Amino acid sequence: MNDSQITKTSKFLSYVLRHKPDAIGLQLDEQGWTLVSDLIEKAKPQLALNEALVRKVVATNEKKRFALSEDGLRIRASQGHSIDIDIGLAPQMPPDVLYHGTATRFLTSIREQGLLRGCRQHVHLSLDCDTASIVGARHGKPALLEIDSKSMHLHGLKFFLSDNGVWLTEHVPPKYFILL
Ligand code: HQG
Repeated sequence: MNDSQITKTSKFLSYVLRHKPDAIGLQLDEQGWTLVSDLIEKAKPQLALNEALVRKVVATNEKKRFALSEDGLRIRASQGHSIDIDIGLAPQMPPDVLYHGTATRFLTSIREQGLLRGCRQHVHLSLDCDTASIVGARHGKPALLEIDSKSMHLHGLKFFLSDNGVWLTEHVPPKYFILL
């Protein structure tokens, strides 16, 4: 089991568990879970998986993107879905400030519309600037937005914390950007 095999498996799992289970005829339940055995079987025509490899990817993934059920039989992505599943997170009080990393070319539109969730279920926010900057750099020249999550919370906008530490909310209206 080498690094490239692990990276390839992680990308494949992100694709089928967050976006396109249909691509391999996989069914996810309402909370995004599926049997590891089913996943391995359905993936066969595209990718040779085995239980040890799947468990290694779950355990070593640097962002803890995937989770196993307590009995170890089922797997799901912890966040990032575009398909309509209910991950079952309870709303939580956010820290006073959260960060969002984006690319400079999106700023004009973001100033007008706020942060939109696009095809994902939520806008993704980070607890620290470094993480947010890395997320932004995926899209181009990074720009960092500071968000007044305290006021959003006071005004009744909901926040969720994913199992892997990503703060999620539905929309960040422009008035909550600090110094943009
Ligand atoms: C931008 C990774 C124009 C938004 C990361 C972002 C994250 C707007 C892009 C997770 C906009 C969407 C998500 C507006 C938002 N006008 N652009 N009004 N509102 N945008 O990939 O947050 O590696 O869907 O700023 O770590 O970059 O996949 O979202 O640049 O947690 O596990 O539209 O993906 O995690 O891009 O990244 P994305 P994101 P994983």
